[in-house]
Amino acid sequence: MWKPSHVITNEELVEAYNAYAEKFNLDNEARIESGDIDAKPLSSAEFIEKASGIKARYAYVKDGILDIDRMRPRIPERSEDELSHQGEMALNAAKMALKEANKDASEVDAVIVGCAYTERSYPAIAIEVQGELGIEGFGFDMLVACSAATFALQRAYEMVSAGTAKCVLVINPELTSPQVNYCDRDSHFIFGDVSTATVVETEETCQSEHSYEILGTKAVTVFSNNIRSNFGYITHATDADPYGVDKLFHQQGRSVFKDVCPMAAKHIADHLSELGLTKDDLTRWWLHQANLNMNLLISKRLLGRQATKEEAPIVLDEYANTASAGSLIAFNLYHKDLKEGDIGVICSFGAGYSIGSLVLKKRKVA
Ligand code: CO8
Repeated sequence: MWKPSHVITNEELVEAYNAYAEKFNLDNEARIESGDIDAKPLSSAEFIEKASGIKARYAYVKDGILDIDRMRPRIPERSEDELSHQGEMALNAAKMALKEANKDASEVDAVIVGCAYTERSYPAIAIEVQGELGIEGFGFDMLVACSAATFALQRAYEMVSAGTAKCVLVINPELTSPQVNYCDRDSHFIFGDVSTATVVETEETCQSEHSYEILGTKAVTVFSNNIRSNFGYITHATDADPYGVDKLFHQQGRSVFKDVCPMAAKHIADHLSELGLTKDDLTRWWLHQANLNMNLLISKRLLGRQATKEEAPIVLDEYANTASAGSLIAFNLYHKDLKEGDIGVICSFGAGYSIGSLVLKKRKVA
């Protein structure tokens, strides 16, 4: 895992948002009074922590996000000769993952970048990283919102199983901050930036100190408009406002909560049962990190009691929702204590809707 050096606390975010909202309401007093537009309600750090469990988030670029005349990061455009921003985030995590796995780039033969957005359509970020690392083989990007990381790991697993690749580097450069609507009280606090990377390879070549056998994978998608971003290449032709609020992340948070919690709990229970396992066989639950209360509810449904912090670690207090990287941050920070034979599940859930899981068994520590 690679994380940016900039942190934004709830307090900083709320102070900037509230100053922006007060100015907006003052500037638009007449229109608000005539009922033409709604006044901007104020945000609160206490609400954010209570409703989501989030206390802070990392930002790739902090400059601009707290500027009430801007309310978005000021990310300098890079020339086509320079490494892209997401390529840089991806490369940082990729190098760390290769080091942990005791792998040289020459041993990798495929790169998958899985995340919620890529900063351009082509060439793929994965191919850019492949070039930077001097990897021979192939690379591609795939977008499945919050499930992009688990879905990408599943594709890597299938490629290694099928023999179409021997060693796959899966990278999740989640640069969410450019798509956050920092002018929207209901969602300005949700996301943070981070990059994770994982090496998936055959048992024979594995030289990592800590490694896991993938016992099984499971994915499901069900269409829903409740989490959506309409940003896309077609905007140039539709004459729609390219900066309209519907082009940024927006959601029906309450509906998502109600729909996704039972779906995720059932998905994990079904996956375990398909593998002949029960909840009692599991040592760790590396769950998606969107909302603390969601994770508490899902783990309660699965275990029949509240999960402990050791069983289902929470990282969103420090990292916020990092789209698909959340469950992998939890995995990254909370796996080294597992013993040979211990079993855990990585599970993501989010926009689409999409749910992806991998059940892992710890191999002998090298
Ligand atoms: N400060 C103070 N009050 C607030 C604030 C705030 N910041 N925000 C909302 N309120 C108010 C509301 O207006 C409401 O007031 P009222 O009762 O008067 O209407 C009240 O607080 C309660 O609001 P909600 O019902 O919305 O609050 P909840 O308790 O449901 O919490 C959450 C809101 C935290 C959003 C919660 O519903 C939630 O987390 N739901 C799950 C959402 C989720 O998991 N979404 C997944 C999104 S991520 C994903 O899928 C990947 C997308 C790709 C990445 C995108 C990158 C940018």
